[in-house]
Amino acid sequence: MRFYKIQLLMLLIALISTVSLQAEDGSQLWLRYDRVSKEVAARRTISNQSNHVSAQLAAQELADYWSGQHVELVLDNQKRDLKDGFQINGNHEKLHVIAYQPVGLLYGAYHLLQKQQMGKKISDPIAIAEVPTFDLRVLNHWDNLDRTVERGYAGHSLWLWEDLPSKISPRYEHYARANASIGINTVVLNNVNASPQILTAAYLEKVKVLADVFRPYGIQVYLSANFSSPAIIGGLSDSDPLRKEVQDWWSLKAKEIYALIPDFGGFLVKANSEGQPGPQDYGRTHADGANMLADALKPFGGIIMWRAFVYNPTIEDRAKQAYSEFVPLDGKFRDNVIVQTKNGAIDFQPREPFHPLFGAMKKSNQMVEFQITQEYLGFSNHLVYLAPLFKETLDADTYAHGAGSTVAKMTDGTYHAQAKSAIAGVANIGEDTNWTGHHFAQANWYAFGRLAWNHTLSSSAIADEWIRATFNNEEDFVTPVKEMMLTSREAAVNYMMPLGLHHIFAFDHHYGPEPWGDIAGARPDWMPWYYHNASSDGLGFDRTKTGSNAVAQYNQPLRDIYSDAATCPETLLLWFHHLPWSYSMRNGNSLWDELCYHYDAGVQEARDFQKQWNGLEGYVDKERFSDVQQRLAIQAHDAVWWKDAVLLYFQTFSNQPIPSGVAQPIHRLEELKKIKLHLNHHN
Ligand code: GCV
Repeated sequence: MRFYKIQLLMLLIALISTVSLQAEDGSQLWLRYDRVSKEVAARRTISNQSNHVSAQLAAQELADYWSGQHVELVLDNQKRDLKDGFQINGNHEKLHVIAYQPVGLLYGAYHLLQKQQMGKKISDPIAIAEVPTFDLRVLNHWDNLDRTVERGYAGHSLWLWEDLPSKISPRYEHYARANASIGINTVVLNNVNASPQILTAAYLEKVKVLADVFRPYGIQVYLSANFSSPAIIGGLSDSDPLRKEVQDWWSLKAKEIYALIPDFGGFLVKANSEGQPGPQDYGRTHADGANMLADALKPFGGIIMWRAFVYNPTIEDRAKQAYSEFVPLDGKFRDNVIVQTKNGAIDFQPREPFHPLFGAMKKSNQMVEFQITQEYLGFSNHLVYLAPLFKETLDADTYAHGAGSTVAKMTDGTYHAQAKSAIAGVANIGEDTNWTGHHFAQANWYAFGRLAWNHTLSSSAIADEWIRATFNNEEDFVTPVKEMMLTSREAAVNYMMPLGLHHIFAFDHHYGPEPWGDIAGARPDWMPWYYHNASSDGLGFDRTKTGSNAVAQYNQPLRDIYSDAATCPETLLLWFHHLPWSYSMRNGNSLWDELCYHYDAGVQEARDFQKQWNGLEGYVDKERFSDVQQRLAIQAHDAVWWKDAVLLYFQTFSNQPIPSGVAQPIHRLEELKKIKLHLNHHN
């Protein structure tokens, strides 16, 4: 009898908790703070002496949501070392949030609210200081003026250009608040494939309105500039950076922009890359182009972020080209130019070794560009938590200044004093109600911001914060979800491109597998065979001395480590080596068998995510639960598609059976080859 009573009680509790889980659409992101009651508000004071709008915002956030002790916000102009960070001192009765810059108070306020959300006690006494590791924590929007988003999977652009400047969407402020809550302080509004129109007077008026909305949240606006703007919108005969008329045009343009937006950040430029115009159109170098723009912005304190994502269909290995072009220019860039380099040398693949430029350009300001949007990682259908990918690059040792010269330290000012250190992520944000399409893609926006603030944080700690803030603090929920997130990147590598394979995606949209892809007349470096080199002799890209010798672009001892298949990390094996199918891996498996096991493991992992999530139904509101559930089903389905497509295709070269213990393909290669997804490149 007693047993039944307990069971009944448990059932009741379960029912009540499910019913009380309010429907949620994800629009609040990780900012699901509970508003304090009048009683709580009356019990504690939030004091603030500053009338700076960011300080006032900080006070307001705490007044609305802080249920702890008294808080005093203090601006201290002696504490220059805090930069835009903060200090929190005090005890269980009163806290002092101290900052050098007003926005530091806002960051301090969000820090307190986050601790409260996570159910963390503020220790007594408390004395902490947080100074961000990068000065500029940048989101790159690849948003076009027609509101399509290149590689965007969360709907159209947030920027309603047609409505601006007169109509201001409330989402602009929500967006700014979300960014500020994780320390993001710089946004590039438009696509690097830039329309020159963004620099016309009409658009600058619209940009000004956005900058005004973002400013209180400490966010500075940058624009992507089209290098041919002087010719296209200025009516000049060309845009040669060494011509006085062109230089004057940019100087005047800078003056016009700063008159409207006094704290305008600067320009991001994609030049002579994938058909974009640039200084090379006039026989000039990247340094000539970047420096000309840097000189135009210098009087106003502006910065040029100049991308190193350059490659042409030449015989030189694509992975080597950025290094070949940029290393000779090292030391030739102005101090307000930052060379912005993608994390890897090809293009945001599921796994790449870090870009060799990070270890080579010791006399130039450099910054990493990550891709938060999942162009090559299942769009907004797959759950892939990217902090481990970001960390892998940031923590990679370049050996530029001996052991320990990590990519993070090569870009955060440790070795090369930069006027401003910076880090960028290509945004995954669109007008979808939940901002990012997949609810778990919010975690990637969050993780980018947190790592930009502090690159020493662990992927696990960041996931922990995000899960608690976005869902709940129940350990039985947090633990399995964290585990799922932390294994998800490796799972995706397994079912898409394990062991250093890369770029075997379907042409153009980059969603599914197409290792057989070959379009007559197309650029070889856009074709999968260029990268996998499958033949009856084996698989992989020989980047050692016997091949393209891309290994030579890495510092010692990496060059030797990568050169020898026996010492090359197996995660990167086929990136650097072309090996026979029978090659013996460190565990004794042949390369072919090992490949099969990796794909199989990826499928199993994707299926495990489904099982894990299904067991968590009672902990999440129905809406978000079933949305994630449906996407996990797509992911598991896609994982099988990837495995079958790649293994069946490579089997035509290996001529070996799929080992027993690995699930046999359920598709036929000929059927898979017929799949043609008509996914819009832009959306
Ligand atoms: C913005 C890749 C993407 C392009 C993108 C380009 C870039 O090639 O597929 O969509 O263009 O990178 O980063 O410039």
